[in-house]
Amino acid sequence: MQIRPRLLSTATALLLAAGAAHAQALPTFRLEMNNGIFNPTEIVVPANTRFKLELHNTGTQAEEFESLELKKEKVLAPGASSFQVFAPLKPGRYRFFGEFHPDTAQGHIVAR
Ligand SMILES: [Cu+2]
Repeated sequence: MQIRPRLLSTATALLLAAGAAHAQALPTFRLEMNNGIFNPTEIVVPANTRFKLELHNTGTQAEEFESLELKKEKVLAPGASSFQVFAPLKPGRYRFFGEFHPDTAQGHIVAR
């Protein structure tokens, strides 16, 4: 019975390879929020492509990532990390802000 284990391991390897390819296919970007300051303030993403935005609150104050245009919001406690997956965007410039620091926490996602 040597054939069966070999077939199984080949199938497993193919599944793992497919999973890795899928994960790599999702472009990923990072936004840091620190006591009312966003970094970067402009995130350029590919248009018409699903993408992932990692959110990292490195500050000592809570923040809420919010975009009215993109209908996203996420509260992050100090030190917390999270992410949002965005549906494909038409080319354009989309505003986001920190709802807990709306005067200083400002940024845009630019799809091109
Ligand atoms: Cu909100």
